[in-house]
Amino acid sequence: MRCFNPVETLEGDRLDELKLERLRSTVDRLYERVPFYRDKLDAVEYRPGDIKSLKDLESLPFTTKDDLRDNYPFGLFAVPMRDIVRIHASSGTTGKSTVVGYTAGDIQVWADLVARTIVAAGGDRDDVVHVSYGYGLFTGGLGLHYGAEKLGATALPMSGGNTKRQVRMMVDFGSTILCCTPSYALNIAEVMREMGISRDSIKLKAAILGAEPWSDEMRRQIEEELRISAHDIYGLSEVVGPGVSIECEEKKGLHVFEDSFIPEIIDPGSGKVLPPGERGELVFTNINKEGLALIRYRTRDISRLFPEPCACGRTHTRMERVTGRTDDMLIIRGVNVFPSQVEIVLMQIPGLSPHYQLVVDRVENLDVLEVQVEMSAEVFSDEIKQLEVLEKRIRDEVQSYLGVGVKVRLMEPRSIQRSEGKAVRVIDKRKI
Ligand code: DLL
Repeated sequence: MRCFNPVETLEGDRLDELKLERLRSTVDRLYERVPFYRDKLDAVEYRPGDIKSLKDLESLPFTTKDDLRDNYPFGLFAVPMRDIVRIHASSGTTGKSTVVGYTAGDIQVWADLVARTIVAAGGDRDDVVHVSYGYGLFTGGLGLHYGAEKLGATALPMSGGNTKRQVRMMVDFGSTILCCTPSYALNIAEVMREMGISRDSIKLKAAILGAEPWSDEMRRQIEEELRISAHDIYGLSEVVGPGVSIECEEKKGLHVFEDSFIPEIIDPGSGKVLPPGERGELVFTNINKEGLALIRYRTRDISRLFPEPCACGRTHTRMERVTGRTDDMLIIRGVNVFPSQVEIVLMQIPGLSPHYQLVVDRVENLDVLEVQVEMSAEVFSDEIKQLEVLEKRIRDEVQSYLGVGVKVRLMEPRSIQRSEGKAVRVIDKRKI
C-alpha cells in the first residue's frame, strides 16, 4: 500500500491525541472568534479548556445548513476577509446558497487531502488526471485539480460538458484517471461507444467518482465498460469539498481523514450518538481548518462507521458509502424509499441501461411512483410481448424489494436526459 501522507497510517492512540489537540484548539478558537459559536457554546455552558477527551464532543451543539444560511454569506468565518483566498458555494436549490471560505493554509490542507484520495485510487505523479467535475463555485473541479497538482500529477481541467471533446482529449492526452460523477462516467462511456472509440485507444486505469449516490451494481457496470478501477470519493462543500473520504483498493468503505474531520453517526430524530456499525446521520467536526470550521455539522447523509482495521494499512476509520440522504428519502404511501434502492434492482435486470428516473405524483390523494428506465438498444427492437414481460419483471422485483407498488415505463434508448454533473434521479410532482 502506498499513502500520500504518513498521517494516514498513524497508530490509533497517536491519532486520537492529534484529534483531541486539534479539536480543543478549534473549538476554543471558534468560541473566541465567531459570535454565533460563542452564543451556541455559552448556551451549553461551555468554557474554553473544557474539552478534556474526545467523548466531550458529544456535549457540544450541532450546526445545520440553516445556521449557514442564517449567517449568509460570511458570518461563520473565523478569520478576517483579508485572510480568505478562495470562496466556494453550493448551488442551493432551495433558498440561499451556502458559502464557504478558505485561507491559504486551508487550500494547502485540502490539496493534501485530495492528493491522498488520488493515491488511494492508485495514482501517482505519472498520471494524467482528467477532471470533469464542474469548475466554478462547485468544489469538485478545483478540489480535484489542486489535489492532482499537489501530488505532482498532470491536471487536465476539463470541467463538465461537451462530452465528445472530453473523449477526444482523453485519447489525445492519454488521461489515466477520470474524475467526475458516476452518472457522467456512464455518459462518457456511452459517447465513447457512439464515436466508435475502442477501449484500447484510451489509457484510463482508474476513476474517482462521487458527488452523488451510486451503487455497487453501477460500479460494476462502469468498471466493466471502461475497464478501470472505480473508487468512491465523498465530500461536501460545507466541510471542505471532495476529499473528506475515499475508498482504498479494498473498496470496503471509505476512509475518513480523521486528522481533519471527526465523524459521528447520530440518530436523526433524537440527535443521540449511535454506536459503531449502526446506520444514521453523518455528522462532521472540522479540526484542521481556519477560514470556516464547523462543529458537529449535520450532513443529512446516511451512513455508518467501521472502526475495524483495514487490510490496506490505513488506520483512519471507514464510513459506508452514502446511499441516501434523510431529505432525499421519498415517502410513498407511508413506505420509505431511497432512489438508490431502485437503482440496485434495476442494475440487476438484463436488458436495461443504467439511465433511470423516478417520477412521483399524487393521483386522487394517493402517491404514485413511476420508474422510468431506458432499455438497451437490443431490447428496444424486441417484440411488444417481450417488452411486456420485461416491464412486469421490473414491477415485481422493485415491488418486492421496496415493499411498495410502482408503475414502470420502459423508455427508448437515449430518451432520459444525460447528466454532466449530478444526475437528477427524482422528479417529485407532488410539491408543485
Ligand atoms: O458534492 C463535493 C464533492 C465533489 C464530492 C466531487 C465528491 C466529488 P456538495 O455539492 O456540497 O459537495 O454536495 C454534497 O453530495 O452531502 C452528499 O449528499 C452528496 N455526495 C457527495 N459525495 C457523495 C458520494 C460535493 N460519494 C453532498 N456518495 C453530500 C453519495 C455523495 N453522495
